[in-house]
Amino acid sequence: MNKLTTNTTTHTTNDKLTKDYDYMVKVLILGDSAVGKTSIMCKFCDKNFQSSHVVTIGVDFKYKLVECNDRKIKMQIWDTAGQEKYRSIVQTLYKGAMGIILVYSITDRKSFQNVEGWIKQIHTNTSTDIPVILIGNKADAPDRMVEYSEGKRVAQNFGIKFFETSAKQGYGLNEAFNALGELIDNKIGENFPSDPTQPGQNMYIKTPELNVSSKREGCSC
Ligand code: G3D
Ligand code: MG
Repeated sequence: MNKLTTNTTTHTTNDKLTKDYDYMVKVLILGDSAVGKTSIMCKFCDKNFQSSHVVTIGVDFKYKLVECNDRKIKMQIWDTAGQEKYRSIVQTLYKGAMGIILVYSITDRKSFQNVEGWIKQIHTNTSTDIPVILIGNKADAPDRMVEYSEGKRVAQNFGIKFFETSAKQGYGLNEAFNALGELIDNKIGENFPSDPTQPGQNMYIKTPELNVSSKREGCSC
């Protein structure tokens, strides 16, 4: 059974979190600037799309519950800034990431050409078998510069799944995140520890306690 739940949560440190999930994983959204990373996070987590473009400074994150194989995975979704000047920050963010969504815009050929560079960076900073999916965003846009078949071919070359999405209109996102959740769960779900305090089992967070804070509660992106 694979379905996405609708009870999106964006927590602050003051929230009392109930144990509404089996385990939590950190997921990064990567890709060039202006491809729609922030829009994807906001639309997927909050059903919210804002047309004004505010550049993300550093990182922001939100939560979304995804259900795969009868397990509830709480995704802590990190929205990063793709700008070169923040790349050093981005590299430190790979730590603990269990899944990656790599985004290009179908209206921006350069962002598509940069996919290979992002894949290299991912492999430099993570284990090679980290679940990654490729998204061609802005599929609603009339000024297409990258064909679906091109995105598909590149994804196949890297052995990863490919989706076209529209954060603006909201399509493709559930399918993409659901596929990533499935890949993550296939990798770790069967083996998640009965005792999360055991050494060597800190690759994901099973307990509901959080020592992290979200910068903002609503989506002011
Ligand atoms: P980023 O976080 O990757 O930098 P943003 O990208 O989410 O800030 O989006 C950059 C621009 O692309 C924004 O427009 C945003 O509205 C637009 N955008 C994002 N997703 C989509 C989409 O699916 N379809 C279309 N048509 N546009 C999208 P502005 O005009 O504010 O720069
Ligand atoms: Mg952004």
